[in-house]
Amino acid sequence: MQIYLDGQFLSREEAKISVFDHGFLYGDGVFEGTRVYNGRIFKLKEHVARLFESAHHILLQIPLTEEELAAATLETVRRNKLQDAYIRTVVSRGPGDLGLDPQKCSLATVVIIADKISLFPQELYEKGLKIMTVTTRQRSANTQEPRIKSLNYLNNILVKIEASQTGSMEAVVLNDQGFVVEGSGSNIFIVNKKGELLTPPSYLGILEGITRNTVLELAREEGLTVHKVPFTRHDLYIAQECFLTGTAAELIPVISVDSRTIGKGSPGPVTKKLMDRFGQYARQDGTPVYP
Ligand code: PXG
Repeated sequence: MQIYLDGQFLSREEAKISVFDHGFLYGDGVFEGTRVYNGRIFKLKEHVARLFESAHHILLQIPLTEEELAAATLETVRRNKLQDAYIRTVVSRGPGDLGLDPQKCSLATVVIIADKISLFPQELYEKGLKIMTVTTRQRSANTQEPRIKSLNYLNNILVKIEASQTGSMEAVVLNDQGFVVEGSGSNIFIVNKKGELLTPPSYLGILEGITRNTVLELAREEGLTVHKVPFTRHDLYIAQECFLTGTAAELIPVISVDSRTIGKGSPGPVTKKLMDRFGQYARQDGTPVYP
């Protein structure tokens, strides 16, 4: 495996960062997860743009231009000869002193790893997931902006722990007002009785998923009525269909929430259609890795 680290390509054993890196000491940094389908990087520009927006918000200077980072990402996939992969790009504040002051960190650390990821067993994409809501609440958008894809994922990890302790593979998080916001690393959609597709609006405090945006576009192309509106657990329990979206998760159907069966208890027609459309689109779209 060839890992990009600050302009060099190193083996897994060689790719090491300082214990004084503020990404390690404080979770001070940002990241992206991007997919490669069929030798093409899916939504590369959008992922690079979001990384730079996250960095911009936390006043983190990435020592590359967006074009250079995109080129380094393509080169990482190429060197690993991958056709289908998952790319983890991490930019941390870099090595500094003990103490919070980011000004002591003179140069950001940039890491690009291209590997495989599998969040859920394949059969669950056909049968659907049983999920739960957790008591851990989403961090308020008034404290840390959820649109920053920061290295501080402790809240999401607590959600994942809570879910797995109760035997669920994934969970849905509510915000401090009790509105449904997102999964531990995914966005959520429901289909209501009228056949409309609903997803929580970004102002409730979610990560604006690139998969979510793609699904919204595909749904509109399919002629579906789409609304970004707040909804509660009750709306979720009485939904006809539900699914989660994310770069790692892709589109995965949900068939039960807190032991309440969703719709008929199997992936519904809208979910299946969108999974299908997404699969086709992802294989054709994207930046080619190989000439
Ligand atoms: N919400 C949160 C909190 C996320 O972390 C998404 C939504 C979906 O966004 P995209 O742009 O990917 O459609 C994410 C992304 C993992 C993992 O290992 C999860 C994500 C990213 C990378 C890895 O579970 N989630």
